[in-house]
Amino acid sequence: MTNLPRLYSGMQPSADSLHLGNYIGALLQWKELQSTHDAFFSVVDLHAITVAQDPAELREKTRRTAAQYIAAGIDPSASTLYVQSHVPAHAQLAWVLNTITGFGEASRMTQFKDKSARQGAEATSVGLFAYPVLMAADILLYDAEVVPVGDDQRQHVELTRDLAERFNSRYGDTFVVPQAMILKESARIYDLQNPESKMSKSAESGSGIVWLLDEPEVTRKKIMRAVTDTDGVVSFDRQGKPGISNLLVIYSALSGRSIESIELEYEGTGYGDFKKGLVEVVVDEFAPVRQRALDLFADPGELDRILAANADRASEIAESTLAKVYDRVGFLRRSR
Ligand code: ATP
Ligand code: LTN
Repeated sequence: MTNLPRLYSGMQPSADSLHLGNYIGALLQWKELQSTHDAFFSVVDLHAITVAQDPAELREKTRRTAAQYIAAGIDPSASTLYVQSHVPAHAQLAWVLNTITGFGEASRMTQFKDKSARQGAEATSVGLFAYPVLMAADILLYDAEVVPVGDDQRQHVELTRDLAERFNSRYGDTFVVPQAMILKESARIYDLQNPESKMSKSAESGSGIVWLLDEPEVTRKKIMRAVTDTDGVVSFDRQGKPGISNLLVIYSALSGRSIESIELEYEGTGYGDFKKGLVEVVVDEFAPVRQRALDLFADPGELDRILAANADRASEIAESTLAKVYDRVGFLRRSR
């Protein structure tokens, strides 16, 4: 038990390796927040199956995603780091919340509108439609006050707030109404080959994505080949020099140095030296993380034990919230 504010966030197990964007945009910030918050981080496999998944791959990606959280510095004894499907209360609360969510309200979620427009109505599952309600259940089960997410998830946290308030006014005070903590826009990382698009695991080509689990030599090549421009000056200008600006943001985020001090260091040197410096910064940061991840992959028993213990901790809180909810909505208590 702690008096720190409760925090909740999650990430889908949608790739074998996390990338530099996930690392700077989410994990580094989560790592910092875990010392000032009572933090819960989940690998949201129930969310992942809202689009088709290969079962064996899903299992493997779930393990690997959890291992990379730990490798990157999420401490599973300080934070509660678990797999969503290990705690059945998520699906159970989501059902109850589905019944107080308006059809029109859910239809207005822009992420759903975009994805379903791309796939067509027949290929879109009811699960995808209910995705934001499941996310609300994640957050509300733990009485989370803060929810660190990227800007694309802001609308889902707004829905979560509306559902919490609606439930509270209909059935009596039950849920804490959470607040989104929008992660720094300055922490948005772009594709090294196409610095106008965000680095994304679903990019067409992998050559502009730096994976956390890439071998150092591969990382070096990707950075040395990153797209830049022809004026040869290492300076930040997001519009005019998107390639160099992106590399400066990465350098700054990983070294903890200001962009100005990096610009000064590389004044008059050209892009080659700057990129070599960046390779060193990225490889120094990622090599130990990669090694810890590989050690965890090599000992799945140990990883599974950590996840089970954390799921127990999560379940205790989730079960107690769910029992309160079941009681409030009028479900008959099962006698022992
Ligand atoms: P997809 O390619 O399927 O959109 P993704 O690679 O963008 O996936 P998500 O699973 O959507 O990754 O995001 C996981 C977390 O990483 C989120 O908190 C998100 O804000 C963050 N994130 C993802 N890509 C970037 C990026 N390029 N820069 C900064 N943060 C990012
Ligand atoms: N939808 C989020 C992942 C997510 C999440 C959550 C984030 C699922 N449940 C609860 C914060 C809180 C995403 O795609 N990034």
